[in-house]
Amino acid sequence: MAQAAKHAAPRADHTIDQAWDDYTSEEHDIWRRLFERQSTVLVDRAVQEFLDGIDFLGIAGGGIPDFRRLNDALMARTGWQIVAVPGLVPDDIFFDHLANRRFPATAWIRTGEQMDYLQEPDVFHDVFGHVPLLANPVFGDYMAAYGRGGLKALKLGALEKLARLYWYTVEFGLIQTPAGLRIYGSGIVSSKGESVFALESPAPNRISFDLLRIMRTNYRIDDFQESYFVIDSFEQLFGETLPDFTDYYRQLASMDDLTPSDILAQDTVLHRGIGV
Ligand code: HBI
Ligand code: FE
Repeated sequence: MAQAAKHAAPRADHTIDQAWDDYTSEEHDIWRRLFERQSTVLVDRAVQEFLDGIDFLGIAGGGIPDFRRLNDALMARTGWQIVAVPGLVPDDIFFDHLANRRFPATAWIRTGEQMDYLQEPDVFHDVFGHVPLLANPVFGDYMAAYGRGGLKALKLGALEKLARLYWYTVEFGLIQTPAGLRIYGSGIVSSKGESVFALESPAPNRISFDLLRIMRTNYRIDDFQESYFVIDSFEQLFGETLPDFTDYYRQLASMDDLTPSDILAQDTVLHRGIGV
């Protein structure tokens, strides 16, 4: 049966019931295998706040979590909740959910043949990758601010610029910590290969966070990143979303886009990659 078809038809806001009781033991076993593998590779690689979120929410290797149980803890902590969706939802729906502290998580899980990579997010990418940091108050505020910003960007026709900010932070961001460089991006923490590559490979660039610079920079969705951007703290990231972006979009309109591998003279380059 097609993965998405197994769940009920979506409502107007594209949410569906997770239908947790309908998951098969094979599907729970896929989660178990993915969870065990990532738990090993993320030791000394994932940022501590991510690991704290995993522990606080009780996301474990027992099988695909029941969103209702996660939501009890998550709502109490940061006001966020997970809503089940069949997959990628339209941008306006996506941003409206985020602005209201609802994270749209795909309900289906990948097959055994897709263990290392899949194009669309599944429940492991969304729940293991994105949800733990929603238990962190500052990151939770950033994600809600991103949702509000997305609704404004849509109205200004600036969505492509803002999507790059999401991509190079929420999905593929790195963070400096006293213990060293760590991962917080969901696309990295949910990927075995990229969890190692992002921190340890000489291939990609690692550049200090610069908001306008990031919003100029294209990205690839089908391979490891050629550049990673590094923040100093979640407070820094949240602070960057406080200004109104309208003037940023006006400045960007007269700036050329950058390729994923470009390095600018004004960049603070932490590592100059040898090429992906
Ligand atoms: N829908 N379910 C889901 N998950 C996403 O991460 C997502 C989406 N729709 C749009 C989207 N992401 C991005 O294109 C926006 O952040 C721009
Ligand atoms: Fe994602």
